[in-house]
Amino acid sequence: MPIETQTQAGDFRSGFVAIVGRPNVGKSTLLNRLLGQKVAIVTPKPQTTRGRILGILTRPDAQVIFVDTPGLHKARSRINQHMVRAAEAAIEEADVILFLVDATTGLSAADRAIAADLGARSRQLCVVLNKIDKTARAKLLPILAELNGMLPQHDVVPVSARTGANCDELMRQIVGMLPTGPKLYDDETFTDQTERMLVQELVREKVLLLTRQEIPYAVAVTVDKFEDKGKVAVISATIHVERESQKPILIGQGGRRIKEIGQAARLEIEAMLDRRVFLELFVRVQADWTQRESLLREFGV
Ligand SMILES: Nc1nc2c(ncn2[C@@H]2O[C@H](COP(=O)(O)OP(=O)(O)OP(=O)(O)O)[C@@H](O)[C@H]2O)c(=O)[nH]1
Ligand SMILES: [Mg+2]
Repeated sequence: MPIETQTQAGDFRSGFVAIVGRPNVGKSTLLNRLLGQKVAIVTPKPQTTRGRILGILTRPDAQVIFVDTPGLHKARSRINQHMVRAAEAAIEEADVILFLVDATTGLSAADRAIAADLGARSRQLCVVLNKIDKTARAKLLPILAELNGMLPQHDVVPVSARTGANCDELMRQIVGMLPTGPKLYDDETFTDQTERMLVQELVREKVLLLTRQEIPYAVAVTVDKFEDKGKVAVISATIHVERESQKPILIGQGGRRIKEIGQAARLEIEAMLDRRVFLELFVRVQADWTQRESLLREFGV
C-alpha cells in the first residue's frame, strides 16, 4: 500500500490560545507583541483588561487565535466577579493555555493556586516567565526551579513581552501545541473588536494612565457617536464614573485633565484609524455602575 503523504491542508494548525495569569503580569502586552499590533490596552495598573479580547494571527502554517483575559484574582465586587468569570470561560474553551507569571515580583500564593488548578487540567499548557528584561538572572533561576517543580510536565519559556526577547521561541512552541485544523477567521481579521470598541478602550487606557487612586476602577467608557466624514472621524464618548465626587477629579482644574486625556486618546485613535479625528468627551455620573448587572452589560464588562 502506498504511504499516504499528508496534504498541505492536513498540516495546517489552528486553535484558541488563552493568555491567563494574575493581574498585571503582562498578558495584554504579550498579546500585542505576539500579534505585532495593539489590540489590547496596557497600563501599569492591575485589572486593566475587563473582558476577553481576541487577537488573530494568520500565518502560512497556522492560525493562532489568542484570547487575552482579565487577571485571575479573588473577586469580591460584582464587576470583578464578571472579569474572573470571563477569564475562566476562556480557559475552558482554549486549546492551549499560556500561563504568565511575572519574574520581577516572583511567585505569589495566587500564582501557586493558579498553577495547581491549571496543572490539574489535561490541557496543552505553556508557562511563560515574563519581564525577564527587568529581572536579574540570579533571581530567575529559583523561579524557574519552582515552576518546574510545580508543573513538571510543562515547558517554561522565559520572555520579555516588552522587548520581544525570546518571543519567537515562544511562538514556535505555541504553534507546535496547536491541533491541526482549518482557518476559523479570514486572513484580514485580526481582532473581534469593532473600531468603536477599540476607541472605547483607548479612551479608557488614557483615563487609567492619567488618573490615580480610585478613578481607574470607577470608570467605564461608551462611544455614543462615531461618524465617518471622509478624511475625518467625528467621535463622541462618555466617561462614566460611579460617584459625583469623582467627576471633578476626572475633569481637573479648568478642565485640564479631561483635555489631556482627550488629546492623548485622539492622537492614538488617529494613528489607529489613519484618519483625522475630532474627539469630544463627556463625563457622567452613573451611580454604582460597577455593582449593577444591567450597566455592567451595557458597558461591555
Ligand atoms: N519590564 C517589563 N514590563 C512589562 C513587560 N510586560 C508587561 N510589562 C508592564 O507590566 C504592566 C502591566 O502590563 P499589562 O500587559 O497591562 O498586564 P496584564 O497582565 O494585561 O494586566 P491586567 O489586564 O490588569 O490583568 C505594564 O506597565 C507593562 O508595560 C515586560 O516584559 N517587561
Ligand atoms: Mg491586560
